[in-house]
Amino acid sequence: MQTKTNLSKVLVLAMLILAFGACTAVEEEQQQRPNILFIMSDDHAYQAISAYSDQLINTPHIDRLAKEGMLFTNACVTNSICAPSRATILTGKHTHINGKIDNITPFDTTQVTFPQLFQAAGYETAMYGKLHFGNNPKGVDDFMILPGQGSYINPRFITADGDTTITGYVTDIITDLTIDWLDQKRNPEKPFLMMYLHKAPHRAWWPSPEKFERFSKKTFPEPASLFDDYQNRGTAAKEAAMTISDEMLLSYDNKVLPEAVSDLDIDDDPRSARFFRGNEYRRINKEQKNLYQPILDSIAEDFKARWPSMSDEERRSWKYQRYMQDYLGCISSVDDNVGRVLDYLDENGLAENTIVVYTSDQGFYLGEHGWFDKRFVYDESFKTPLLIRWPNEITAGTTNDEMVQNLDFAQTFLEAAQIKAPEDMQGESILPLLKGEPEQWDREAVYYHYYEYPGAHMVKRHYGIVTKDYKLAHFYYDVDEWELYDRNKDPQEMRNVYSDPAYAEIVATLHEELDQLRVKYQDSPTLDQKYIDIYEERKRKREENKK
Ligand code: SGN
Ligand code: CA
Repeated sequence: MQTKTNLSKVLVLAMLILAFGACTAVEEEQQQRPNILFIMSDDHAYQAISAYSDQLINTPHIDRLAKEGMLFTNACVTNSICAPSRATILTGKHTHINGKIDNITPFDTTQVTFPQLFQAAGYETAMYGKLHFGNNPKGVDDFMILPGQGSYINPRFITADGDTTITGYVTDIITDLTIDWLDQKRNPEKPFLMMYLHKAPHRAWWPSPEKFERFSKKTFPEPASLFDDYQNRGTAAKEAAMTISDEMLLSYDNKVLPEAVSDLDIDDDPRSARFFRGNEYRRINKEQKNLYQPILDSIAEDFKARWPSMSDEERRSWKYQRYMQDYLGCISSVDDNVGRVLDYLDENGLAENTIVVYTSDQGFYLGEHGWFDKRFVYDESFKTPLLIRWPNEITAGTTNDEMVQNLDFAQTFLEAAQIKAPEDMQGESILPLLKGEPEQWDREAVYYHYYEYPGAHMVKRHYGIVTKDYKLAHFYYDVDEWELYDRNKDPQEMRNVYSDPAYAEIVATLHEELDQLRVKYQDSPTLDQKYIDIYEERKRKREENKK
């Protein structure tokens, strides 16, 4: 009897030890699962990060991620525009599959987005800043998002408990909220996923008063193709409405006070005065206005003194300088604020096991080809900045030139967090690249497809294939034109060599590979037509409403 009792005691003890042991193993594993801090800005060109190029601006804090982590020199998007890029990031699917073809079409919220999977797997999740979907995010324990494009100054936020307006500058505020969540709101027992999403430097490029003052005194080097004449290209480049000379607006974009424009009897686009007469300027309080006014006055004075005697070229250069002063002023605030968040991670022992990603929803033209905005498969808009730090896994100071895409984020994060990715996601985890195992990576080409046409900036619909060496694109809908660029010989993409006999063989191979990519990713002429029909239907409804 005695022996039996002893035996059962031993058994209970053994079970307890086992259970306890198993519990700590799970806990340990949970603790080891990395935190993810996903930092994304809106329209941040890689040309405006000093880790990529020090021509325009010094961004010491963003650069830290390259120094302490990995810099991707060939990262790109699948569709270079805001909301579609975000939909691709969240679903891990190309536009034609997730259906978010442009900024207008609603996002189908029945789709699985990766934060939902993180939440279900025990992560603490949050999203702060710009989402631009027209609906609230799913799978986040907490969120504060800007409505639509949001405002630079005294922005309104949508939260689960209703709306709130916060006084101050949007980039600083989103950062304050993010740090507050990390510090006070999250459950520190769980690993976290934080989506920290800046509105800046989106048009209309409105810097904080301090940066506005400082940057308005600077002069920046002009890009080689600022005076591009679009020879040797297709119709699409010639017809796009995104030139600094014609489509950049004097008041709205360049912050020339409307009075100064009308004093010179210039017929500025009526949309231009919207900035000063509309909600964006009216929401600024008196104290803030007093800070902006002297700088606005000096811009107006300079404009009035110089504009009348300037040539067209000089006017384009003048507008380019004003554009860069404001755009880079916005970037400078983003950089300062990224620095604040990195400091927070350092000070709280979170740096080692947090994957910090810095990226943008796409690239942007900073005067290249005479443009601003994005949309094209050409490099400045197709490529996007990507810097990743994860001290536990990534060798500091490494550079990677593989063609990774915004399509890959979901699967990368899921794998890092040991969560199973849904079978129908279309990207690839870039974990092997982060861990320095490039032999496990065999992608040689990526697929691109842009839809928002006819629409803002009038960039024609196109799809294409991009390899490290070439870019082949088909512009369709109201044209039927093919373009081929030799990325090594013509990095500025000034010469379409599609019809050059020297490239005939390459053209044939790329056509074949493009067909294969369309099959692989399940894109097709039927889908092209489906997404044209949506536009036709929208147009029909608009015309019906006019009657
Ligand atoms: C607004 C801008 C455009 C910009 C789109 C899309 N015009 O319409 O210049 O291309 O957003 O940007 S503005 O007059 O409102 O500034 S995106 O980042 O949301 O895709
Ligand atoms: Ca954008």
